[in-house]
Amino acid sequence: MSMGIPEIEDAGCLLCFGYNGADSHPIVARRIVRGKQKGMKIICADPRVTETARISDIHLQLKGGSNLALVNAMANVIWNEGLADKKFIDEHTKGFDEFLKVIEKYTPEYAEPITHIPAETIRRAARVYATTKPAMILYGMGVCQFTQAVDVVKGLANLALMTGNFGGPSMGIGPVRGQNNVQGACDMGALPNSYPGYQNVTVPEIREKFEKAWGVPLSDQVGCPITHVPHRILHEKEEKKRIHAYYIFGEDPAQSDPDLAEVREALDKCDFVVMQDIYMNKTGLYADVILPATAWGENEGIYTCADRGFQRVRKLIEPEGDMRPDWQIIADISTAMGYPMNYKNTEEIWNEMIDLCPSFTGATYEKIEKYGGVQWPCRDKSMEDKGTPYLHKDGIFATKDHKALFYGTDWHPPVELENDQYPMTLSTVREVGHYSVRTMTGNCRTLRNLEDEPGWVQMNTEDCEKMNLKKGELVKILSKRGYCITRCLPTDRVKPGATYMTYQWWIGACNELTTAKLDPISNTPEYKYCACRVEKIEDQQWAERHVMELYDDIRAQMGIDTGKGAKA
Ligand SMILES: Nc1nc2c(c(=O)[nH]1)N[C@H]1C(S)=C(S)[C@@H](COP(=O)(O)OP(=O)(O)OC[C@H]3O[C@@H](n4cnc5c(=O)[nH]c(N)nc54)[C@H](O)[C@@H]3O)O[C@H]1N2
Ligand SMILES: Nc1nc2c(c(=O)[nH]1)N[C@H]1C(S)=C(S)[C@@H](COP(=O)(O)OP(=O)(O)OC[C@H]3O[C@@H](n4cnc5c(=O)[nH]c(N)nc54)[C@H](O)[C@@H]3O)O[C@H]1N2
Ligand SMILES: [Mo]
Repeated sequence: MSMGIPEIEDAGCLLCFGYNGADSHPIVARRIVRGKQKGMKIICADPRVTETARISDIHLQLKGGSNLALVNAMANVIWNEGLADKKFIDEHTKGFDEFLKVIEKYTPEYAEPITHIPAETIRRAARVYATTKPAMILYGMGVCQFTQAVDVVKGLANLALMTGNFGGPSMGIGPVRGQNNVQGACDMGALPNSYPGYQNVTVPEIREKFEKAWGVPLSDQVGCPITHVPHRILHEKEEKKRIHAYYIFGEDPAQSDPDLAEVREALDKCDFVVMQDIYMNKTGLYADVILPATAWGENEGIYTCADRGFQRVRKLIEPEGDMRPDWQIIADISTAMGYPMNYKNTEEIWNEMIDLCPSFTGATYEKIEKYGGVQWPCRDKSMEDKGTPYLHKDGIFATKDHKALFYGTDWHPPVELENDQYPMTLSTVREVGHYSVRTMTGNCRTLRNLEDEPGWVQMNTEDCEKMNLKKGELVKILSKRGYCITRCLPTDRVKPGATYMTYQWWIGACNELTTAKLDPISNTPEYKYCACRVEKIEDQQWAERHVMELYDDIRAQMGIDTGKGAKA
């Protein structure tokens, strides 16, 4: 994020794009509500009536999959109505003329039939965004989970650049990251292409620096993104590239990856699967070895918040039983494999890491302790360097010539469109009471009492009436790849022809249906769009029994006490 989360409430205008804070990050959402109370204008681009849409000044209820057409059309209006910040563009950016050529054709009238948003509404939104300072963009999975995702992120950055909305507080663009420490995982180099601190594995000087520090030769090859793994196990022709062993750490691909039938086949065929987790999950059912780890309340360490803020986590309780902190498990495995790791504590690991990462060097335990948190970049160890709440101060960007680059692309539709056999669209999202693969929240009885299997499919009320479907009725939902059973939830918050499911449910598992087509740069799947069909189930009693049987069965396999005898 170019801004800090506390700055959200002081923006003059918020463009909230494919992000549902109320369900996904309630604490961030409170900042949005407080911003509204302070007079912030809210423009919400979401095909559903989310809570942010409900309190927005303008709701751009676009057709799913049309993001870039909308973003380019807003840029077109800003330029053609003379609302762009020409001084900022001249002094701080490059590539504007090429960008103009791309957005030329995206008049609001051109975008209207693609986005299903009236041209006049697009104009109004562009005017409010361009003229209300400072303006901030927050975006989420409604941008990232498409085959055209990175292009839209760049498109949103173009809007901020052309209106001079970089370089001060409460402006810029913010991907509001998912898990508590997903930003930290990336910071620490848990990416196929970089060492800690976003230092690229293909740059010889960087590689040499890490080789020297660690005393081992390192590969110059970029690793394998998680979403390529099934293919590399099942279909890779080159023996050298084929994957035979899969070490899965804090991830449940058998629930959270797209096209689960293919994932299961891959896990089945893989010669050796290791799973390191704090709970049993669906992937664990395929593991040859399970390494039980301690959870957040049992650990010491540092997490990075979505806004680049390093925060200390402290141990609250002593772990019981046969489990160890993740870092100790990793150190032991490394030692057993012939590379001894003898860290005494997490601070030692942290100190080694910051000394190798110029943008983190100043973030010492002492400062994180004293200031309650430090946002990177923080380059200097002196106590005066307290880190960087917002990026690109005074329009100085992190490129060689300090200029930002405009990057325009044309919109293209999602890969799998509605058709005769599968006439509706499926988009998969989050709900407030359950978390990702549901190991954590599904093991909590209170949360299970609020919402339990097999979850819901949100459908427009008219569509439900046409199919004679009532609230709570079990339905079958199918795509080209598979099917599952879930409950019907009629709602006017979604548009006719569209369906929405949350991906937490083990029985109502929407990833049986989703497509594994990826964005070419981020390698993120198109979770937000595929073609589907909903079928009525006549025998509801059978369906209720069937769902319960499936649920009991999966819990028994996972060793969860169902109260019916099956137990760990
Ligand atoms: N309770 C709970 N909280 C969570 C999680 C959880 O599982 N449960 N997961 C965490 C994780 S890992 C993440 S990454 C974050 C994600 O948080 P969000 O980014 O909020 O995630 P989603 O709900 O998947 O998608 C956001 C919105 O995108 C919209 N959308 C769908 N299609 C389109 C489209 O074509 N265009 C646009 N503009 N919008 C579209 C959806 O309607 C939805 O409201 O949440 C985190 N927080
Ligand atoms: N259809 C659909 N699928 C999606 C998405 C979607 O929107 N739609 N969203 C995608 C996104 S954005 C994400 S981030 C993924 C999330 O998917 P996952 O990363 O697979 O799910 P999580 O529930 O976040 O956690 C994974 C595992 O980590 C374990 N865990 C938790 N804490 C610790 C720990 O401290 N140590 C260890 N070793 N393990 C721990 C949990 O028990 C769980 O089994 O799902 C993706 N899948
Ligand atoms: Mo995520």
